[in-house]
Amino acid sequence: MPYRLLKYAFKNPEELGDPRYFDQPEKLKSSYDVVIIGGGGHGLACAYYLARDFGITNVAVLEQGYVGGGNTGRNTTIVRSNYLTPEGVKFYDESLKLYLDLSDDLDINLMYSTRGHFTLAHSDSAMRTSRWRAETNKHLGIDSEVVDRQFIKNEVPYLDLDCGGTHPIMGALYHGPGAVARHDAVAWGYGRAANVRGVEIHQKTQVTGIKTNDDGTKVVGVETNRGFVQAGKVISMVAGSSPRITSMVGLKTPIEIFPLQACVTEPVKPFMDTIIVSGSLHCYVSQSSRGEMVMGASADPQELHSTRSSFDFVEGLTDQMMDLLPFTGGLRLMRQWAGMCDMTPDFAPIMGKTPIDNFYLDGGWGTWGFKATPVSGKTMAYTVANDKVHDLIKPFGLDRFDTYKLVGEKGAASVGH
Ligand code: PYC
Repeated sequence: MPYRLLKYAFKNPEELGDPRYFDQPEKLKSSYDVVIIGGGGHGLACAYYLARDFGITNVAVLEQGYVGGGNTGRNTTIVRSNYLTPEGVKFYDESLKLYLDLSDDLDINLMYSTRGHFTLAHSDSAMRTSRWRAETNKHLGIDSEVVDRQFIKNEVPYLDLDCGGTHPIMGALYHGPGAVARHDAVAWGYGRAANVRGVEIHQKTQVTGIKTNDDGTKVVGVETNRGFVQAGKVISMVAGSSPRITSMVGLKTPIEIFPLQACVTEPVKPFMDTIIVSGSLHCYVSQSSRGEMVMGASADPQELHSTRSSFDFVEGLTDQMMDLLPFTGGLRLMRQWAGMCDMTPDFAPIMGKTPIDNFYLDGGWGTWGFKATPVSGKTMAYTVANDKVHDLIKPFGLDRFDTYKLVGEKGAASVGH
């Protein structure tokens, strides 16, 4: 074994001049101005913007596992803004713009790579939705258009446009700015940038309860597996666990949890520089900078609070994938995993203030939370700092399920659910 590896194995990394991304404080303080539940991309981004934009640094991010170990590290890293509703398009476009400068902003290489994103259409109705999306997108200044088979063939020559004769591709929605990024680095970058500004990040710290005043109208602190901490404000930013947290304050939401599975193949030579999604075949694929084919399917059909992986998923996905990209049949799968998705009835997130004072919610991220990381952090930080909902997230309030002002975004979900 090389000497360097042994040295790393037996020494504290800090002694090796290899500082950790953020401090690991031994104790929780007795009180914070803001407690963020969830140390994924959204929670850490919110902490960063609270500190950077509003000078709020007495902040603790509490993570039950390890930073980025939830959906931030479990997604297929796609960034895009070709949504269906004007509300969604504006919101995700702001996120994509923030991503473009994020490596510089956080001083970390996020391997942000603009690839071009195809949503393939295999039926008249899929073509109709593509046209609808393209028109909404263009109206709002987003680079998005319906393209024909020849265009797809030129850009993605290895795609079988006839899908083995089963579901011929009729055209696609093409979104040039569609991109991929190194997902864990987004969490590490935000974590480090928040930490250097004074934010504390506490891993292995599970929130076990939320304390309110006597009549339950106002949050005053959180119970954790490491003791109680007072909190001026508490934000739930826990993809895949929102109902567990909101039930601690008696708040009902329509969120249900469904697993979403993904996998990667062994690495192969870089050959595919686009992102390909087929809503009809329920699959999506891109090639990582390491050469692996990163692939996923639709959410599992039953509600389940688990990140177990299944053979059914692999069987269904690879079957469809071989219709699209026949050569993938010769590749070996290396890893398979799942995330838990907070699904909402209208496929839009739930963000902003709640009926309980000092308790804020950023959840309902379904299968599109990674791409929203920067804008969620930024708009939630604004909302919490000013106790005033940011304009971009006003349409995503929990009260829309009472007033029936839904933001129907299902047509822009990458795959059927
Ligand atoms: O919304 O782009 C997306 C997506 C890809 C995989 C799951 N969701």
